[in-house]
Amino acid sequence: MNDTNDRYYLYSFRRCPYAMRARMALFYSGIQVDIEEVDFKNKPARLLEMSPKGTVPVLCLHDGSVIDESLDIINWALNENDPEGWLDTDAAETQRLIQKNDGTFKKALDRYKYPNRYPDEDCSNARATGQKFLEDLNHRLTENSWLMGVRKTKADIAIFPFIRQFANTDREWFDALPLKALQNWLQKNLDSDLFQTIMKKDLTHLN
Ligand SMILES: N[C@@H](CCC(=O)N[C@@H](CS)C(=O)NCC(=O)O)C(=O)O
Repeated sequence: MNDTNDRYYLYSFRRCPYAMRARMALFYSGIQVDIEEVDFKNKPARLLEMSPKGTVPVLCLHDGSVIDESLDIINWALNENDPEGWLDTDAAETQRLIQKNDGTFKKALDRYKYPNRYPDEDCSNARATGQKFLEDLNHRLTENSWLMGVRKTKADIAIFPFIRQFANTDREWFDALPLKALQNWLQKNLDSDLFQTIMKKDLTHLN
């Protein structure tokens, strides 16, 4: 692992769910990173040079290479150090669940939260589509307190920031859903030291 003079560099955005999950994995893994909060209206030239697609999170490694997909950052960090065994679970099932989150659910979330961005689409079903995924997760969480079983794993941190965003779109509606297990899981994640740490305002470094 790197020492304090040789920190990694992360381009991030505090409220981005992809950046949140990357920051959680990096913090958990004890990786020492300096963080730059990106202004989307004025993206740093170095960021665009390193990753022309211009999304965050982007992790810059010491050999000049970059990791510019949040799931790749998570996997890289957990492979460096995984003290509680977040990778020690059914990998195929984890991937299937995360794909569903990043695919159908994220698409529904965007259309539910920002229907104005999709003037040519009928977004009226977006909330109901998202709710189906919430129900799937609730079913899992009724059986066990974490998505993949009795312990927190990669799936929980990869998915939870998106459920947070969906819930916050209309908190009253979300809180009234008959999905107690999911609501408890969300609250537990929101209250965690891990999440509180990576959501600090003006965060300039981890570990
Ligand atoms: N697949 C990417 C998605 C990252 C992404 O879309 N991030 C958004 C912020 S939440 C972004 O950077 N958008 C750039 C922009 O809006 O200009 C990942 O997992 O890292």
